[in-house]
Amino acid sequence: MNHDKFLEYVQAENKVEPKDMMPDDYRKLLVRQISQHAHSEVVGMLPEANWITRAPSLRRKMALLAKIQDEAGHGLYLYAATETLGNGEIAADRDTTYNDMLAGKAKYSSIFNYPALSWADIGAIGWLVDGAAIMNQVMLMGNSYGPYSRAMVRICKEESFHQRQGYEILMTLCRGTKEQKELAQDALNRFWWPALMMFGPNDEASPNSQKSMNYRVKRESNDSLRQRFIDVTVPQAEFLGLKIPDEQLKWNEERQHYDFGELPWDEFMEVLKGNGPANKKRLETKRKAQTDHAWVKEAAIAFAAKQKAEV
Ligand code: FAQ
Repeated sequence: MNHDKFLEYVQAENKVEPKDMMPDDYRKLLVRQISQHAHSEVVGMLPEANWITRAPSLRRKMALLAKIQDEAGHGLYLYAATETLGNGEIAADRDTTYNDMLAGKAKYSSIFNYPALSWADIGAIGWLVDGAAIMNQVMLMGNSYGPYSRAMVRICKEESFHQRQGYEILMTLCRGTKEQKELAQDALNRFWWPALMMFGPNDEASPNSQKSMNYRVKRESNDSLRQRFIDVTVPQAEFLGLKIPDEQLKWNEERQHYDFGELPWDEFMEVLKGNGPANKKRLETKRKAQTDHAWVKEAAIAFAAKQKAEV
């Protein structure tokens, strides 16, 4: 199938499967995006893991543990989907992509370079971070690569539970004491803009969007998803009695959308360059885990080899 035929094929809403012919730049685009998505899931476990031992009740601890385990599972589906794209010339195996992340060569979502400072942050992460992730991933369920699209269906179901557990934490805090409500407001103040930046740069500053849209990987633009997220989240904040930290936020009757202020793009660029509040700590933690827990991987490989030999 030549390139034009391939474009026609995906644009007619057909799915591409691992053994199908596909252009190299489609393969590379997917390896980049799916592996970065996988890294985001596993690095994203760290800010929340910081609160497992300090969850305020057994019930909260169980829900948080389950959520963090889900994120590991999402990483697993996504690394597995990435691996289906390796073809000898383009490396997509887990060790290569993971080591690229550890070496700082591959990105993961900017949001995970912000620390979780209070229990209310766990609520804000579920509500805003998982909320933003779902908005983006519902769109990705319709992407043209079969394994990625199928992984998204399952991941979205789990992310909905994550979003609700976060919102419920904040609802409890907002109905509690003055200090608890202040914790919730402080978490919203710190997570609002970083959550909006999860959708990526503005459309005119997004170098990958056009190709990604043509290949039906992205189905909607960064700005359009960001606007939708703001539109659904503002009433949720109002229900909690919290104030979104944006003086320019205002319903626009004509557009039937909220207008909002300029995002702190300089901060976004710094975080992408590795200079966010927790970038160094996140990578150090993952590098240390890779070395300290190497024996687990070795034991699992030895056990699998033994089982294979016994069959
Ligand atoms: N952070 O041209 P575009 C989650 C990079 S999962 C870091 O617009 P594209 C679940 C981008 O990679 C959250 N880098 O790029 C959870 C590109 O650099 P490159 C993760 C960013 O790919 C919750 C450059 O900027 N979700 O949260 C960011 O067309 C709680 C130019 O950007 C996904 O990964 C950013 N925010 O659109 C887990 C979804 N934005 O690669 C644990 C899949 C942009 O050329 C706890 N990914 N960049 O060097 C996507 O949908 C897309 O990749 C976008 C970016 C929309 C993120």
